Amino acid sequence: MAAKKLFSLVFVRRDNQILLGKKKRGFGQGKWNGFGGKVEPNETPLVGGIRELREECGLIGTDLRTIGLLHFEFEGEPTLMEVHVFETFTFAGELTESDEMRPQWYDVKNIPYDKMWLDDIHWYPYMLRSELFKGYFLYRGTDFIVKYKIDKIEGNELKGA
Ligand code: 8OG
Repeated sequence: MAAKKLFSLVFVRRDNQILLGKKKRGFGQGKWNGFGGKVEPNETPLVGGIRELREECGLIGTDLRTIGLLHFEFEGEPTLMEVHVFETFTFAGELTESDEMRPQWYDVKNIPYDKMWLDDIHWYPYMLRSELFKGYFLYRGTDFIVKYKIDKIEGNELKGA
């Protein structure tokens, strides 16, 4: 079985806006995304998500809830990436740019899909309709999706995720 790597991905929301960050370095450089990263061995995805959010943009998410689960595979690579997606409508702290991310509020009607991961346009609509979702994407390189599947799910299917 492929080795699985855990990641968290956090979206901060307010009114009709969503907070995105432009990744300044590393995997996904130049792309707009939520905040997150690898879950450390001693962490749950939730704890990792809260930590990464604070490290990357200074905000403390105070009500994170799981809204989705994404699996990514890259052809020729043995690792399956498992990304736990969270949102919070409440937060504390001051928004600040970090070495990793340049944060910016976007209107949900004005999301820069052309400057994001190719898969995002497929599952953001679920998030923006407040539907829970589960997705699988097989990539060839980083600019081509070979196949994908995305489903709306019930809350109990995310229990323990
Ligand atoms: O530690 P690092 O910054 O490399 O973690 C990668 C972050 O990017 C992590 O929050 C998970 C997230 N991520 C992927 N792939 C994709 C993707 O295809 N779309 C989106 N929106 N986020 C992704 O690793």
